[in-house]
Amino acid sequence: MKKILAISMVSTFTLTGFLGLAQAYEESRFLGIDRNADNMISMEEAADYRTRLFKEYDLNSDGKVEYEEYIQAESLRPATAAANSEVPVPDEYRQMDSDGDTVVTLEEAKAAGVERFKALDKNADQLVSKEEFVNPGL
Ligand SMILES: [Ca+2]
Ligand SMILES: [Ca+2]
Ligand SMILES: [Ca+2]
Repeated sequence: MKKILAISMVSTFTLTGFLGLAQAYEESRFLGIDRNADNMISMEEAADYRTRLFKEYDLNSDGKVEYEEYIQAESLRPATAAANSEVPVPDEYRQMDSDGDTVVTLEEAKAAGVERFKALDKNADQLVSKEEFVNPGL
């Protein structure tokens, strides 16, 4: 009887611990985007963030993020997989690559950023607050 109680307590703790961690991660991402630290992300800050992210992904700096670059930048290929093995295209990349040519241009990345911004800005005041950013919608 005591054992069962202990197990259920542990699993509850793990779940809360995990949610807390996920939230802390989102908060640190928020702080990285909110450059002037007013606890709001403006459209401009969001666009700057997308541009920085794009440059990180564009490993060979040719102004395009090819799918292979995205896989490497995000470490999506398991370490045990062969170097050029196919990796399923994640939704995030698909959303950015609006013309589906497996190359993401800066324009495509920025357009996807604007869509993401609008989705997060639930009260449509052109600012994303920490609450709007951290609490997942739907
Ligand atoms: Ca590139
Ligand atoms: Ca494209
Ligand atoms: Ca807002």
